[in-house]
Amino acid sequence: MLEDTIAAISTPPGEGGIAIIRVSGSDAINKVEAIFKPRQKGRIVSQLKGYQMILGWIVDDKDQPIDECLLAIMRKPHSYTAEDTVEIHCHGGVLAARQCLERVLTLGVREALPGEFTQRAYLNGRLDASQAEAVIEIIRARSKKALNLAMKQLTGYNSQYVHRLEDRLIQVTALIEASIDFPEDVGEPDYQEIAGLLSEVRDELARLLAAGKRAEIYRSGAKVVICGKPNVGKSSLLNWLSGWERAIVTEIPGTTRDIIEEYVNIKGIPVRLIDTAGIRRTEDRVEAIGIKMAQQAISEAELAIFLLDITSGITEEDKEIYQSLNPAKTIIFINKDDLLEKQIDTAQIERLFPGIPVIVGSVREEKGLSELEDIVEAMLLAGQGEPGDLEMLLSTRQQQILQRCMEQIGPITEMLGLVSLDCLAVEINEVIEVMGELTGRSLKAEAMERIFRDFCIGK
Ligand SMILES: Nc1nc2c(ncn2[C@@H]2O[C@H](COP(=O)(O)OP(=O)(O)OP(=O)(O)O)[C@@H](O)[C@H]2O)c(=O)[nH]1
Ligand SMILES: [Mg+2]
Repeated sequence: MLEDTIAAISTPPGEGGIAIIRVSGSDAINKVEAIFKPRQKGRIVSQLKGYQMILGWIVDDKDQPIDECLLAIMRKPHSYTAEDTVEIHCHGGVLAARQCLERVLTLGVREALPGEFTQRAYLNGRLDASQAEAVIEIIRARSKKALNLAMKQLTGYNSQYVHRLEDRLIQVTALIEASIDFPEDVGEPDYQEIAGLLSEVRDELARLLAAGKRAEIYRSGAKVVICGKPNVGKSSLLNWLSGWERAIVTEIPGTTRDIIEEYVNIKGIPVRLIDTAGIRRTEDRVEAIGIKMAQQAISEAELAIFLLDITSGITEEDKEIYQSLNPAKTIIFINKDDLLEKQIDTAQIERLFPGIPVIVGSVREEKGLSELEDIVEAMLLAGQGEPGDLEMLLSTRQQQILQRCMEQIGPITEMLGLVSLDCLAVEINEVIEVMGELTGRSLKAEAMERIFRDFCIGK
């Protein structure tokens, strides 16, 4: 399977400056050479060194140019896949790239499956499983923080960590095996030392899992809803947070009738921000549907920013809306503090909505908004476990592996001294085996396929 040469367009479809077709495999350079006419006479593609580029045309079977292209030559193992690779840089746009790819495919080159280039990098030993997963995290990162964490994973951070844990377990098996092999000289293994090592591994696993849980939010983001009665400034807040006039703002209550969504970045957390129709009793059918959708959005969100209008006081409508909120997931923003008429004081809030963080501010004058962002960040992170020093991104797959290791180690500690040494060694080896799935050392083919299934074509 690894013998064949594969190709795919690696850039996204649509208009752009350039599009890149990646061709990888033992025949990549020869195959592309056969359909390429160098601009400079006498230059031969297959004689180029790695990391050299050459300008010319991809030509059809009648030697007519399909597109003017630049070829980048990479020689194994110094390429993404660790195989011979040619990248054809052609003009952006759908047709040029597609036609060049089709021309390459006439040479008996196979179109690559999603993620197949990365899969080859893995199979050729250039990336381990955790690093391969980091590639997709980098592509999907929606905030700087998520990107940083994914980059860290790509450099092998997660794997190194797990290798250190594996080393400790191997140390345990060595102690046990010494007693099995040389019972007269060694005697019983030092169970206290073994218990110590096992509990260290368990603590580290717990630490890794907690870090993974904390990092989760930077990867998957959160849904935050802005709610409140009509005219309190919900759409104004959405516009401020998204940095452009996303939603219509007017002084007419009931301006927003639909759900308005915008992706924003709050302190490095990718947030799907939802502006809703102001909730009130209404006879208007369209508005009523909007209000129903608002209530639905509130129930689905990780966090609600509940807006009040300082000039209107706390009304029955406000109290009703509060009933539909989860107090543990709510922040109150008392808006329009720039106006002189103030009908809400914080004591009243504390009495009616106890224990909820409150900010008094003004969207118009940009007051209290950075404080609001701080609290949004703090509350979203609070749902992600205790703060800690370790920062690590873990895929769901990696989390499950570490969890399984944790669950297996507990009972082993209980068994020490009670079961035969052979049995103990088997149990420990099983944990090492499970741990190896994280880096791919002991990953089954089917589980490996699953990692790459999520990738896009051309990666
Ligand atoms: N003085 C003052 N006016 C504000 C402030 N924020 C919003 N407004 C005004 O309040 C009015 C309503 O603002 P919107 O953002 O449309 O309010 P909304 O909550 O989305 O209203 P609906 O869509 O009708 O539910 C507009 O005239 C805004 O300019 C503020 O901080 N101070
Ligand atoms: Mg609105």
